[in-house]
Amino acid sequence: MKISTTLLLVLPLFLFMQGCTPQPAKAPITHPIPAAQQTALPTIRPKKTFQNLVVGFSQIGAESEWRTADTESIKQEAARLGVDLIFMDAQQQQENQILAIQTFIAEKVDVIGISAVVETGWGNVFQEAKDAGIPVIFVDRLAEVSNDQYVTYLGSDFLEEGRKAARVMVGLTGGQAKIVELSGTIDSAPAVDRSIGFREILQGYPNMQIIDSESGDFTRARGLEVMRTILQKYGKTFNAVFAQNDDMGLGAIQAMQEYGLKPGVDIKIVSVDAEKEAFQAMIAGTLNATVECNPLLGPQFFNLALKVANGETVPKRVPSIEGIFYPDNAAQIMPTRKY
Ligand code: GYE
Repeated sequence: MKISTTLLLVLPLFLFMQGCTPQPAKAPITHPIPAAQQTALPTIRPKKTFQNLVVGFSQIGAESEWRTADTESIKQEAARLGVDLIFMDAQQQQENQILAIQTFIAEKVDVIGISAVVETGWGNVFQEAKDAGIPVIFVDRLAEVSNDQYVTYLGSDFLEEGRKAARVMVGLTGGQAKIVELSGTIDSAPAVDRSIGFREILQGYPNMQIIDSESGDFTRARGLEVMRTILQKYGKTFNAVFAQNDDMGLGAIQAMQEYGLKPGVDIKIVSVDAEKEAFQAMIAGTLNATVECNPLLGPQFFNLALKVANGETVPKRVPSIEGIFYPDNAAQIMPTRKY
């Protein structure tokens, strides 16, 4: 017999008996609930607080100053709020991130946060998290997963960052440029979208031409190496560089100096992130602009995590607010920068 049917049958009888049998005024009435009915009662889970929230976070690695600042922001905020944070650094390897998610599932964390190193190739792991009933929040980088496999994505608008960089580049070069692009990690969300956004704007400028695009994997060491090779190949035939992050831009600046060029003058350079060292380069006149990408995502992330753990509805997309910085006021702004 179904529980609801049992209730329907038992309840009138119970009420009837209450009405007929005189009860002593203060006598406690106990009606043991049959086991079958007990399981049917809705379980009221106590509300989670930061102090009893367990969060697993899978970080990409430490490829840039941006990433280091992001990690700091997440760890510091967890400590400030008293959140139990299980933090795993994947050292830029997707396999490590997959293992991290599986570990979080085994640990039965309340919420999983992840910055996905690349967009594709995740197999079944996000479905595994969903099946285990653990909500996933993407932070900084989204992956190509189905809509029901994550609750929200907190991060920057990489397309817009690419567009901003292109508009600045048009301004710096008067719409006449041979551009070399240093792109980020292949198949990563920021590399894909910054490239698309950048090209979208350039379409309107026939004399803005991208002559080459190479990945520098978002690191300074690769930015240096790749720019050395590019200079060997093209010599002084290009006048603009779009570096998809500051670290690669700073590596490229070093390669140009080694080559005897004046970065910032002979070659206009626009990068993304707005790290402190980019401000230093703008003050030195070697970098022409940096488009801000905010890594200080800890506070917003844990706010979302708590809401999600308590079953509250959150927006599917939470953007960070960002600007663009130029050399003219770099010296005033630099002391206020937190990364
Ligand atoms: O621009 C770069 C970092 O995903 C937005 O990753 C982030 C990017 C950032 O390595 O410096």
